Amino acid sequence: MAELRYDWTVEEVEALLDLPFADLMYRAQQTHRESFDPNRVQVSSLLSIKTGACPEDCKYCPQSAHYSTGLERERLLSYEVIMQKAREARAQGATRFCMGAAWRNPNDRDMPFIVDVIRGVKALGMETCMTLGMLTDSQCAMLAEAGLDYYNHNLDTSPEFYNQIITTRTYEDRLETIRLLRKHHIRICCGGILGMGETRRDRASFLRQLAIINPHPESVPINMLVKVSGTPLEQAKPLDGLEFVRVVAAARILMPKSVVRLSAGREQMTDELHALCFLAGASSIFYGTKLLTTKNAEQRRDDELFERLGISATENQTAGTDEEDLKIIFRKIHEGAHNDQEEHHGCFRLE
Ligand code: SAM
Ligand code: DTB
Ligand code: SF4
Repeated sequence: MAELRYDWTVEEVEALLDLPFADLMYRAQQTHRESFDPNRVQVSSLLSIKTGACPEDCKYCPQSAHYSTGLERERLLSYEVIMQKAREARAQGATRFCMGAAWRNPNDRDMPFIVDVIRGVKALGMETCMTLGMLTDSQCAMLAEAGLDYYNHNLDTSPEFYNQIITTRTYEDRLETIRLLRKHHIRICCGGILGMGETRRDRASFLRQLAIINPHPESVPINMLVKVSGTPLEQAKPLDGLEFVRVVAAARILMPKSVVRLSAGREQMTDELHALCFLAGASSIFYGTKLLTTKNAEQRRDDELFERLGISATENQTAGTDEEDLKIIFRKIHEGAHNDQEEHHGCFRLE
């Protein structure tokens, strides 16, 4: 059984990325099959509940107010509209409903509405995920109390490359939100974007940052940059598809029990590249016509591809950190089991 490690060095991760492709894939598949059924892929659906006019300057993002991307801004959607979209996603086979807002952070006055939405979507029998930006301690407490299943908050890239992509909030700000989520026992969905002009070393450093989070994020979205006109990254050099697969495989090896999600950028990927990503250990996708604001791969195409690959969209993944594991981990952290996580902000080590 693959060992769960939280002490990876950048050099070790880079060495994984440097392996001959066949060796890397073999290792990834061995790890994948220990905890997952390779013929099942979990399906999540995305909805932007508040679109555009975001004060942050993330260079990849069509929703940033700093760039003219022609995106129409929208106010926070109504409760009824969100429930209707969730019902539609459920009817199409999604088991998790992920809701995103173009906020730097939620405003406290919006939190009671967010709580109602979480309760409403859960009552439909779906898992809930929110991505609303940075959170405070009391906001995390409200989300936990409402029963939020996952919170998506990405590191996006390596600490070294980060400042070239975002200047309006720091890497440390992101890590702090992740610590707060852990403190409140909310499962974490944390990953990033490839193809923004970063080097392989950056990709190794980014993966290492994810892999030293203890416990590992339950869910790891790997996005290929969607190049949106008007954003500073619209002309970014395309990333070799095989390099993308290498990162998926390395994520699978580094975080053996986490669900690796093949996220944005699938519309531009060939069927063969999809298949390689599934072989490398991706076991979740976003399904539906739209991501947050950009087009997703066609649903019919996904259905046909699943059929051709003998993959079934599954209700629940076989692994990930399960409820019992989480309780044990949190008890250890909070009841003062002596390990060095304690001295490092209560959940994971930072250099
Ligand atoms: N505003 C919140 C935040 O940034 O945390 C939540 C929404 S934000 C759109 C969620 C994630 O979408 C980002 O962290 C980024 O990884 C991803 N994303 C945004 N634009 C993208 C693009 N053009 N291509 C790929 N991924 C993108
Ligand atoms: C994540 O890592 N990818 C999703 C989800 N988390 C929220 C978002 C992708 C957004 C792609 C650009 C857009 O559609 O606006
Ligand atoms: Fe705003 Fe999130 Fe887009 Fe950054 S990624 S500009 S925080 S919506």
